[in-house]
Amino acid sequence: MNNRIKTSDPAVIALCSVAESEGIATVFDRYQAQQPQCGFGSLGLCCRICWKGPCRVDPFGDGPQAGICGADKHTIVARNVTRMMAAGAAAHSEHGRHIALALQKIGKGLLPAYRIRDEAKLYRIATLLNIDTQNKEMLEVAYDVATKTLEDYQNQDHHKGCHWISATLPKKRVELLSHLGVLPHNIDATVSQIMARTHIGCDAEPKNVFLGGIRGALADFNGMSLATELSDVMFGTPSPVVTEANIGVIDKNAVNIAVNGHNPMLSEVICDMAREMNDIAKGVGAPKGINIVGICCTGNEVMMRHGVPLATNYLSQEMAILTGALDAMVVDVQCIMPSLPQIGNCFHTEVITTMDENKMQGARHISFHEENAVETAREIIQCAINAYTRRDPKRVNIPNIKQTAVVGFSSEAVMAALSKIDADDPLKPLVDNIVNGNIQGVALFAGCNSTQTVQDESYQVIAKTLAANNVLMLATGCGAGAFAKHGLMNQQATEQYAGDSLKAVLTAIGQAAGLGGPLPLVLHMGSCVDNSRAVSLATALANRLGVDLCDLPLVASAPEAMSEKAIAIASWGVAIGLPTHLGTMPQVTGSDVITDLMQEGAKDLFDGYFIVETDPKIAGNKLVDVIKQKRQKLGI
Ligand code: NFS
Ligand code: SF4
Repeated sequence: MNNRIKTSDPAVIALCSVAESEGIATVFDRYQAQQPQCGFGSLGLCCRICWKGPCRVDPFGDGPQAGICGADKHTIVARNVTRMMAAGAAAHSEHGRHIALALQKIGKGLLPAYRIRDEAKLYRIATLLNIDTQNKEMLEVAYDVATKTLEDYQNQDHHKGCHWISATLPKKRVELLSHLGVLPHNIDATVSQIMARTHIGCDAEPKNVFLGGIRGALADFNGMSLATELSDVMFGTPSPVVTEANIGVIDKNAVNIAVNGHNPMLSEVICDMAREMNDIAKGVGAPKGINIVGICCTGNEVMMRHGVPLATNYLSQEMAILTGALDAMVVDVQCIMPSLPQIGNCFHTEVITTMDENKMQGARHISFHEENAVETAREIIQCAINAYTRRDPKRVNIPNIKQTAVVGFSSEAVMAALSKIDADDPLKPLVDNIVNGNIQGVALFAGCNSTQTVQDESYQVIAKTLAANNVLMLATGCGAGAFAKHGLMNQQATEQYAGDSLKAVLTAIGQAAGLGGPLPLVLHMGSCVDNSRAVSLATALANRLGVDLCDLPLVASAPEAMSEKAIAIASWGVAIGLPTHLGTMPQVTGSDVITDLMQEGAKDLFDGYFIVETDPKIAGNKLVDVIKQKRQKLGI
């Protein structure tokens, strides 16, 4: 392997040679060009909050120990990381707002392209949010659910927490968070307060700043919970489906359209329209019609709900274009590389932006609004079909690399599988197997890909360690993408890597659920906003046992955390009581006050804490140890 190319994905390695021979720079080349990266920035010690700056604090104690305004290293680090949490919260919550506003319009009958696909879930949510459903039409209930949800963006009463947090976390946890003063009362106000308090000359007490950030992180959790749940109402709650992952899902005999980004509002309609327009694609000579493939979290959304194959995850999104067989890449929001249009221009690929607030230089922009979703989706697909006619077959190079993936494990799907074993008390089999030790604990993998590590490698190393130690694993986001691409989300992986007792449990549940074999080694719970699915499962477990989340043998791991969203997720993970592993160095190590706060300090406050460990072998063992300690404390 060319060791400039930091990946463990064979498809990426193959396509990087194409990039090299074509003289195209990829993320791996740009990473090299950035070396060595700035030491001050890496430690979080660089401040650009005002125009007297940039200021930086000397970590060795020789140079300046404060910025021009007097902010010291702890204040600078705290402000930087807290602003990242706010940005993450903003990103997830904008996504959530988009979904909630759409549901509100559906309730008024204003969006003909959409409907309620999970009515039962709509009513469950209405009950959860204390909405009276008596004598109401379904659409009216949808409107009320959306309206009450939107209060979480509007409420000005500090004494009332956001509805979704209160409805989805164990009572004990909500009380603790409220007692600590970190419960958000309003998502928008929380984000905006963080921006205000970190302005020059405001909050300079590092712990206070950081706890403000934790409130932002919990606003992030609130935003993603509502985004996930309301998406299920509109698009259906995922259930197990067999599909494939990695670049080999691009088909040279089809018009290939990749959907990349996060928000399912457009990709859902593209999936619908692709079926209708299949014959048009065949008419221009694509024997297999239209092939939709996913990238990043939009990819996860349509994979979970429709079994759309996943082409790749974040770090290798450029590779899809380098196959020479991608006719269009349609993007919405978040984690989309600005390099895509340039690479698209080296081929025939149309890179299409769709959100007015997320454009890219050199891309075609087709503005998407729910009101004319069908027309827009048709226009986009037609654009891809036209591009197909310009494809140069001599430049097509699709590595035949893909793996089977069984995905679609929403918490409802997990409960449904469990109820096949005990219909009256579906959680009982899970509880019993945790108590008797067949399942030692549960680990949630979340987060991104980062050039700071070897792409996808730590996920695999840690998962294999946990599997051998009989830990049940869940995954979301690009972590889930990594497992799917590397064949750890299928039944063979369970056979190969699961410890004996875990294997027996996964087999019993899988058989009972009609999968004809074990559950996959790692359960795909969805996109990054779907991390809330794992929390609802954990909350059900905690409530059933009458304990708090921090008492469960439950850990989280983000081996390649990179985005501000991931920082927010990891931080609420800690705030709800989870030992949370980070496999990349967070940009906070310039301040011992903040690093201590993230570890020991957080443990005292929340019983959750960060575990920073960049070596995946050691990280896997540490997580196993944490699970053992939790079990001991529970007396099991
Ligand atoms: Ni999550 Fe999904 Fe991926 Fe990271 Fe980006 S796509 S929302 S942020 S990189 S996992
Ligand atoms: Fe420098 Fe203070 Fe301005 Fe930051 S806020 S750039 S530390 S003067």
